[in-house]
Amino acid sequence: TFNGPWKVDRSENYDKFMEQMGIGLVKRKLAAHDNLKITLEQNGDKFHVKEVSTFRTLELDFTLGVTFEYSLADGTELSGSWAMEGDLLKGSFVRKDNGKTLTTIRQIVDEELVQSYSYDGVEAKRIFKRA
Ligand code: MYR
Repeated sequence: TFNGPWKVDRSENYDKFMEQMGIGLVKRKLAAHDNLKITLEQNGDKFHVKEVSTFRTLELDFTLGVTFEYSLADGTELSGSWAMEGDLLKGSFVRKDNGKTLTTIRQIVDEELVQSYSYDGVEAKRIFKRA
């Protein structure tokens, strides 16, 4: 289950990923230490998400398969949805400013929540431990 609070433990290739996303050096340096915490609550095909970081606190709801809007901490607007495929949560989001797609997968691996990201040929991971 994805339910519960998760705290980021480490990241892989996240700086390169953010660079590909067009995020400047200063913001990337800050984002490397964002202390991201996400709390996921799933009820059937509905999710409630609480996100807390050094940048902001926000809560949102989404339903699997239903498109919603999401803004990154730097204001970049995305539109897309999550779907469950087996034990994987797969997200596909489109940037409103340039039409490019960002895909992301959440999966539980050895009691950690592994979130992978892919954008414009660059992949990254952020790995969370139960908080
Ligand atoms: C959620 O389920 O947490 C809300 C929707 C998340 C949408 C996809 C998030 C992509 C985040 C990319 C972060 C890297 C920014 C350069």
